[in-house]
Amino acid sequence: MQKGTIISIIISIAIIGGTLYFVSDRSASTGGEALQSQNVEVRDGVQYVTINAKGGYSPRVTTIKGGMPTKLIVKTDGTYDCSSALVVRSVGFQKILQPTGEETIDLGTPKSGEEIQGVCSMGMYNFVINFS
Ligand SMILES: [Cu+2]
Repeated sequence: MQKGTIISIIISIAIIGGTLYFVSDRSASTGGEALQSQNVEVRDGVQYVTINAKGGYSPRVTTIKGGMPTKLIVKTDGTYDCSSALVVRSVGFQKILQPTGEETIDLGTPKSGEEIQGVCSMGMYNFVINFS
């Protein structure tokens, strides 16, 4: 009797947890899409792309203009996971970021059709900037 109760509690927790996971994952990805235009800012002819690093990178995909000087700002905020160990191979960037702060990385002037990828040092988290 008691065993059955415990099992059904475990099953309900698993179902609720699974549902919450999918719901939060979906809202996170739609949030990422909404952020796409918000994480790009043009100042003095330079476009700045902002990526937040904490438990991964967000937004995961950013599409911006090619043929324009571009800088990447990576923000950390109490980031103690490995997303603070950032590698942007195409510009030779590799650094352990401050747990809280901003790192500005010069991406040069990528051409249309180029793609720049950032990964954590373990290769488990990544983000992509597409130049259209
Ligand atoms: Cu990692």
